[in-house]
Amino acid sequence: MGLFDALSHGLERSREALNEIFYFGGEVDEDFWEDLEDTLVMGDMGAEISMQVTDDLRDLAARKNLRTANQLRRALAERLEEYFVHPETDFFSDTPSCVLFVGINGAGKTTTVGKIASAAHEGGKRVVIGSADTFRAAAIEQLDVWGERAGVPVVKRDRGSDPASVCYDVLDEADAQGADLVLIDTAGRLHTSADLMRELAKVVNVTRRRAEKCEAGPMPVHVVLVIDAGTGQNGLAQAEEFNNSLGLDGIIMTKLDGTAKGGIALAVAAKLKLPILRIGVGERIEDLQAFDAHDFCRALVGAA
Ligand SMILES: Nc1nc2c(ncn2[C@@H]2O[C@H](COP(=O)(O)OP(=O)(O)OP(=O)(O)O)[C@@H](O)[C@H]2O)c(=O)[nH]1
Ligand SMILES: [Mg+2]
Repeated sequence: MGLFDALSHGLERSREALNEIFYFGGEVDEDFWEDLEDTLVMGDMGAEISMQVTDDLRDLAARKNLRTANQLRRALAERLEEYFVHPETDFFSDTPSCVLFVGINGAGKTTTVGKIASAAHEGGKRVVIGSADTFRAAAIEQLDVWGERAGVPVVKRDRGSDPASVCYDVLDEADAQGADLVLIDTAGRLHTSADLMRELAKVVNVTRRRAEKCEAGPMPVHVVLVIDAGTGQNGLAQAEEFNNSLGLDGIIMTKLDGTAKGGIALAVAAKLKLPILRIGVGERIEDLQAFDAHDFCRALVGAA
């Protein structure tokens, strides 16, 4: 299966909603534009973007005399693509690099760490996973399982340890092993919890300080927010809070296989001007894809 097909499969449910309105058989009338705007809003693009996109597309359709479903789909995909930010580098492949995974409970952080570790390991990188979720029961064991699947060592301390100290140890170990890529899993937390966000800011600071002193030279540290696409518009509030507290470097959207709301990816990318680094399209180790805004938008609207 090619990337576009795989992505299309993942975004099936998002596209179905748009499919309905594109079966208009002939006239592009007022109802069509209203339905389009509603569908974009329902798909979690947010009211502002949905209105902007619909207005722009309507102008374009008039100017260029776009009439067929295919023409409109393609134009819609192109318009949506403009909202995405392209990453300057891919810090999972441009190593050395240390990446902290943050997000609310159950977003898919641990699973994503496992998937990325596996892909990087297969790609010949020397990877170390760090387990800074010392809070949730069985979190360390869960990460151990992913480490084993990926064939990557996991650095951990006892449950209840201070997560910032664990990160320090993880970097010590990564440094000793000459790791290229360090992936650190953190405990899920609500973006509305000031104490837990402060704790996380400390985790990031300590990691940064230790990473600067690596034997082979300073290792850049990046903070990535993992968002479950199914959380809908709340994903936007999460992204804003995490970004304010930590200064995010990118986003990973998970569970795009199980939601009709792929539009949240666009809403977050547009609002925070942050790149989407990977997307999760299933629970298996291979269900992670590079994000390609062009393919994503075409798959989202079903453009050929
Ligand atoms: N369908 C689907 N399920 C996913 C995806 N990513 C993660 N999951 C599932 O989501 C659930 C939570 O994933 P975790 O990786 O444990 O999430 P987490 O953010 O580490 O959770 P906490 O550590 O409790 O905050 C698991 O059942 C995963 O299998 C995805 O892309 N698609
Ligand atoms: Mg976890």
